[in-house]
Amino acid sequence: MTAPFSFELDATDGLARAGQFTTPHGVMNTPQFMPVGTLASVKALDPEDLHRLGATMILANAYHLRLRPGDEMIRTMGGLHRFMHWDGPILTDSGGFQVFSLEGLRTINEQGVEFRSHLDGSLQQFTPESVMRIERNLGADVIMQFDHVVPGQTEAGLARVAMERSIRWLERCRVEFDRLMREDPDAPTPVQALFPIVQGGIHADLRRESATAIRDAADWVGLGIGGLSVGEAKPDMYAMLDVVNEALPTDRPRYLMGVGFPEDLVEGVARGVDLFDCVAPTRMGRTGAFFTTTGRRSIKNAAWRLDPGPLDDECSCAACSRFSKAYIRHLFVSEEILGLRLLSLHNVHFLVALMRDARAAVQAGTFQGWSRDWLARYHSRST
Ligand code: PRF
Ligand code: ZN
Repeated sequence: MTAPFSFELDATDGLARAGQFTTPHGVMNTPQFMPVGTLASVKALDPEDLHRLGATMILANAYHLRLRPGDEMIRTMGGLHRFMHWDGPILTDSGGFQVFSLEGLRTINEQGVEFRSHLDGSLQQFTPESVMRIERNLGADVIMQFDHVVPGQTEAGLARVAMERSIRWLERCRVEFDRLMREDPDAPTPVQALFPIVQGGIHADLRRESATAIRDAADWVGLGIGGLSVGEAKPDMYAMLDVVNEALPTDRPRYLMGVGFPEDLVEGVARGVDLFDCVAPTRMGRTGAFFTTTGRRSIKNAAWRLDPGPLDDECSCAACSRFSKAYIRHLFVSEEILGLRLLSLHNVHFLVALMRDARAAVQAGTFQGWSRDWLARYHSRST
């Protein structure tokens, strides 16, 4: 593996793993949940908040940052780390997922994707090569390949086309990435890691083919699993994780993209996943939803009007340690900006802490019992 990247497994329990992933901007424990800062900001939270709640790696998005303020502008400002004052590891997504979500606004061919900016309607083109240059300018530690994502229910024929194209695009990404590492040594983060992305929809044979081809193509620092949590049923997603887990190298971190909810994180760790990200905790905060150990709740519920207790009795976050549900409900109902901020703080803390607990259970050799009890309680809705 290219220095300064390394991955060490401290313990395993069944397929669940406790590891340490070293990047140019620091070491992170796995399994880990990475908060999403699409536009170089984890909505309503600043870097101090994130450090305090225990986040170590965060995400940003090449698609959004290319359109505004521009990857070259960010490079001029010293790269993403300096620009957003985050000194820990960063991962950038390639925009594959965002571009393919622009139904009707885009055309795909072997060269790449042409689309209209959602901001000003201007015509844009992303290719595997241009995305590598954008991610080089942004300067994240880990950068994702440009891939072709299809919806969860896509039939095998189309899922194969997208999966095979993603593998051809991976090779083009790799060639351009290697060139930039050689010829552009003054980029904000001189040594980055390119992660491939396994695709294949909900078709076991395609997933196996994709994972095997990617595994054999190069000595990757880590690997992404994409195209899941995009409209397929949860049992299908879990089945695909079982298939992919078998085919991927065990000594590299595995990142399940855009997933997810607390139950998905626990089920993912049980199937060998090390890294997760999702907009859910911050997006939910904006709609008034919050996680608790006994399931999801809404702060808008009138039952909380006079409730002096915290959002979750077992949570130690900066919201739960100071404020009541009654107060946060009042803030939310009155559209006070602090309400959003406190719910986001709590939700992000919840997922980061959940992965910390999962890691401790793997290290103690109690993951199976811990995860069974945790899931039963989360689904119980007893309170
Ligand atoms: N590809 C990329 N980004 C993603 C996904 C993917 O398949 C997903 C799917 N859950 C989220 N983000 N490049
Ligand atoms: Zn809390």
